Amino acid sequence: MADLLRLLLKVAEKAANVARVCRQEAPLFQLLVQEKTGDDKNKKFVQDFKTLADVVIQEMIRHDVGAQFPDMADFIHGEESNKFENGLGESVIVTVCSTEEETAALLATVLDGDHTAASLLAKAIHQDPATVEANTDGLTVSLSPSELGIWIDPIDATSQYIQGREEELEEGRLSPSGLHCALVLIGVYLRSTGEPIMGVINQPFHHKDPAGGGWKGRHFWGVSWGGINVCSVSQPKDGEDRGLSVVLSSSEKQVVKDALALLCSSDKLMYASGAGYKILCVIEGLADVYILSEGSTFKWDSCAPHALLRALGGGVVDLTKRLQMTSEGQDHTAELTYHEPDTECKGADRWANRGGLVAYRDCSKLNTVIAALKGKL
Ligand code: 2IP
Ligand code: CA
Ligand code: CA
Repeated sequence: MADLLRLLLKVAEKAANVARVCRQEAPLFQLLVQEKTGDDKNKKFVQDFKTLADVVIQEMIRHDVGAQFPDMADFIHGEESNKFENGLGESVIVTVCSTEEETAALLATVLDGDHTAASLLAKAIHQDPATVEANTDGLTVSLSPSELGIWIDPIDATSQYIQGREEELEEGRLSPSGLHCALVLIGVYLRSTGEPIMGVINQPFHHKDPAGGGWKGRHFWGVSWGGINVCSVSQPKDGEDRGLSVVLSSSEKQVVKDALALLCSSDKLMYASGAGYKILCVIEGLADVYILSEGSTFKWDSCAPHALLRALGGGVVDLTKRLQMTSEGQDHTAELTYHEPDTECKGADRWANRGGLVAYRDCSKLNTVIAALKGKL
């Protein structure tokens, strides 16, 4: 397990490098932010490139993990499909090839022959990242790779990634939107039960290097299985209870906002972009709970941060299921699971967290918000 964790930290850092390169290298950046003008083909091409950054990152992670853990290869899923249609209507399967040159040649076919952009991307994909430090001592979990599956969101909060607003972050405070909301999320679940057991979160754009070296990121990880609970984020110190704080999507339903406004003071009812970022805010203790009443997140959004919350003694529940339950307390029956598709739905919706969700660190806070929302939804 320590091997797998180290590998995931490394591929997440590589993914963050690709995400940074797409913004830092002019030929790629232009593709990312180009105005949607011109004919349909041009519009389609720009759209393609935005998806391509996601697809390439996901395939790179799939390639690297599958190479080291062949037993997991068929169980590495993600948001994107690797079948890609370029602006000319041609269908290309995006894969990571054995050499940088081959990958560049393949990417050039997707990028309508733009060899400069293709080479830059291929270079980032084939470059080994700096070693990622993680103290994994004592992580002896008796699970074999053949029991595990993976969910990847190569870039969560894509819209913030594309808009690219640079915010000065204030220590200990949640910042609602900007580049820092974009995250690489890699979650590991148990195939038999769907429990999330390991998660890696990489935040590629945390701060600018004061010496002019571009963006620097951060990473977080957690493992929760069979009595082992380890997380790179520390448990909060028991301090005075300063009242409930909640983070929501700005598009949350008014009835939910109204119900929560009765529980929290106005500065503790916060809004932020990115499903992953909002769960990270709960992990870091910047908010007590993240509530979402819609089915607008997917397994790849929640799996990784869910594992960290479990390692911290919290979790992520299905809101609809939890509202229907009568008993309080830490009961795992409403926790989200990651192994079974919703057969009533089609396409990506099969993997939606359809009943909405609540992410929490402390079960008593979960119970408070559930009580406040009962009968309102
Ligand atoms: C999105 C992204 C959005 C979020 C949405 C996710 O993933 O995290 O920001 O909406 O639920 O599916 P909101 O910001 O309103 O919470 P992606 O960017 O990967 O499509
Ligand atoms: Ca997402
Ligand atoms: Ca995404």
